[in-house]
Amino acid sequence: MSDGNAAWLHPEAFRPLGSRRVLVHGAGVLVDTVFDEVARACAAYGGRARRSGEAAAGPTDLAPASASAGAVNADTGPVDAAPSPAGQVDAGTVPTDADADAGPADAGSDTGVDLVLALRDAAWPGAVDGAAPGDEGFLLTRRDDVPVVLADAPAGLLYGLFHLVRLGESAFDATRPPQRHRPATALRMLDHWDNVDVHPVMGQVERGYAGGSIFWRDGAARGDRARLRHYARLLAASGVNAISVNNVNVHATEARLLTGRLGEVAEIADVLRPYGIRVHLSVTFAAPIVLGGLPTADPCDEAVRRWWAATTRRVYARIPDFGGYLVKADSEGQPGPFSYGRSHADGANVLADALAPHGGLVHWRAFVYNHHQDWRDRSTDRARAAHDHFAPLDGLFRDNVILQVKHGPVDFQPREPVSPVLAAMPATRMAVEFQVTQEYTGQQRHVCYLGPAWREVLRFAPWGPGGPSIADVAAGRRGPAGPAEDEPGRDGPGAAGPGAAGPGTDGAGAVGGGLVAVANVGDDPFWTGHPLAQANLYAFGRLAWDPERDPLAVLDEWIGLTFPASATGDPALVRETLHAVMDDSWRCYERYTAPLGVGFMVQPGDHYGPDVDGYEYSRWGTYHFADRDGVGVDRSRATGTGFTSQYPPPWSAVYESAESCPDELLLFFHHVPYDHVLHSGSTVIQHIYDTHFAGVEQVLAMRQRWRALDGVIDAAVYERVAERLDEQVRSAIEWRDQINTYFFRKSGVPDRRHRRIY
Ligand code: GCV
Repeated sequence: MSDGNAAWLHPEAFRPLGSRRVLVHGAGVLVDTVFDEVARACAAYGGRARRSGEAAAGPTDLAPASASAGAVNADTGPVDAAPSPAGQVDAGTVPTDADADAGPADAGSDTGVDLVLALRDAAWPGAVDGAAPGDEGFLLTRRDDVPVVLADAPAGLLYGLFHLVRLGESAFDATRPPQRHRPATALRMLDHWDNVDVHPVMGQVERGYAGGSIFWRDGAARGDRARLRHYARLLAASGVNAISVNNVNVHATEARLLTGRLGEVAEIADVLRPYGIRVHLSVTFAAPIVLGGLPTADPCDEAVRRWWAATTRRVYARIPDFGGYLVKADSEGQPGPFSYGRSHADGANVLADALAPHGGLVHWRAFVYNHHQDWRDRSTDRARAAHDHFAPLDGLFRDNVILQVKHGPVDFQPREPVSPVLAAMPATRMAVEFQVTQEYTGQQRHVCYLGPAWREVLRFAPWGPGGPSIADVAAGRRGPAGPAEDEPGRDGPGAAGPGAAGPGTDGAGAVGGGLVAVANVGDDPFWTGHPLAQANLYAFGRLAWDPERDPLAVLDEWIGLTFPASATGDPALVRETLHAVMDDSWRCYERYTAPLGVGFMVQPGDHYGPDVDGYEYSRWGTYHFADRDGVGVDRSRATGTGFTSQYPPPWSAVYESAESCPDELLLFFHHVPYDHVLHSGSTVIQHIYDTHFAGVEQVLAMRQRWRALDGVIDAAVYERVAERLDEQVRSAIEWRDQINTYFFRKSGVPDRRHRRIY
């Protein structure tokens, strides 16, 4: 496997398209990419790819238009959820009244074509009922029974192409109604925590579980253009359109990517550009000192401002479509504006001003907390920190600053409440940050499909049921206090239907911050170490495009593309087995690890495997406070750290009381006795025992299920997963026994079911 596993672009997934006569109409780099993809598929499967303007198939060769629009219906897909109120299926998907009378037709005749991908212009006008597809959207409609993808901009055509690949044969179904697709948010970004030099502690990729970096090796750019191109294809096919290429912890060598080593970044940008992916760079806030030789990095210092402006001009001279800067400041030892008595708005704005003339963005991370806490001090609460630092700054950031907020208030634990910062800054562009790399969710040794976890975050309604969701916040539709920026025709805040594309999508004023995730790929042949972890990367892109989509439908899509029916021995068995193993794997992981949202019972440093007290007496601010009587962190207003007051109603009240707090978050918000009765009817201690026994049973069953695929799928994939499942079983047993034993010894309460606890 020289260029890596094909992942969700298995060649067979291109068969339906590649066996047809396809016309591509339009010009530009991304249209060239579309044509190239089509041509390769046609070469492989016997079809014919033509470009309009070529003698054999220009629009002028086709007969005059005559067609009628199809009925408006939702395409529900194999395991899709019920259609949204608007009857749409794909967040950016709306049935349209596309006017099929326009454009050349007779495409289905012997001399014509079976499929058209066209940029809308005079030749292919394709009027739409009041709704343009936008910069990245597309219409899928028909002309004389021939499927036609129409886009306003080349990126839309590219996404339309990959949509056809996903649909397979069903794209050619004559009864398919016309639909408009466009992303819910304009920014769908992956952050690589890749180092250029191998870091003595964190290695080539910080929190990377898939081998080395695909960009860098031992201090140098790898220059593996073929692999990067393949990666770009995969990302574009999932909907990702931006990437940062180095770790947010910016060390000495990596700092120089901004100046002396900019050429290496430009080379990466050159490979990703044809797939519509813009390159961003993590920069150190101390760059004016470490690169510019200035005595200070004070954001209010004139020389510092000039340095950022001049440096940024040079970046754009080399990479005209450069995305912008990503900054981790005053966080875990990284330099920041606090050193100069300045605010984070001051810090972000100096970079924003430098980028603004070029259309660049600052992604400024809100992950700011005291990592030198005294465990004896119960008044300091790491969960509070981001809100305490950033909420007062709402309205002070420039328009091209995006505040990038981890989805939970602490640190990517398997279960956390949604960060209250996301609901606290209506006048700031907010991005939600997820972690695709499985730092705290099994490190790509455990199967843990994260789609359902992200979906819970995206659907969370911080102002209460029926109000705007976190997906709305990311798309720029803010809370009750903020300006309503809904798309015309939408039913107002909270009606987050698939048609609710963010205003930024249309270039009508960029307001949303979008979705960002820490990447999970490396130079591993399967990209992600655990082959099934590919599904997390795919799901991130697809949910960023359409946060309303059912994550199990996304998983089903991934299965179909990665294990196409024509490439497996028993497609039904493959699909069934993968669902059985993956659908509930996140909740399964939650069951056998830290209970009830308490988090951080992991081994210090590498964060793999159990160590209940590993962080209990450390400086990191991640405690559980277990004693003989109870466990959990009192974050209430009444008696605890007051964190609950950072939420708007109703959640401030719901979380404040142990009685109303959801079970799965109880120990995040409350310190309760072991005999506290949960809503489930179980006591806390019995819940701990039961879930840990159940979690291991489930992993054993997963391993058993997987064995059914021996000889049915690619042997290398089968073996890799089988080997990882053995480790998952071992590790889950370790978790079960350590957690159960710890709490049995602390509490002295026996298991009601008399199972073995040590
Ligand atoms: C890149 C966690 C991880 C760190 C990471 C940090 C962050 O603390 O353990 O490795 O640093 O998050 O998000 O900046």
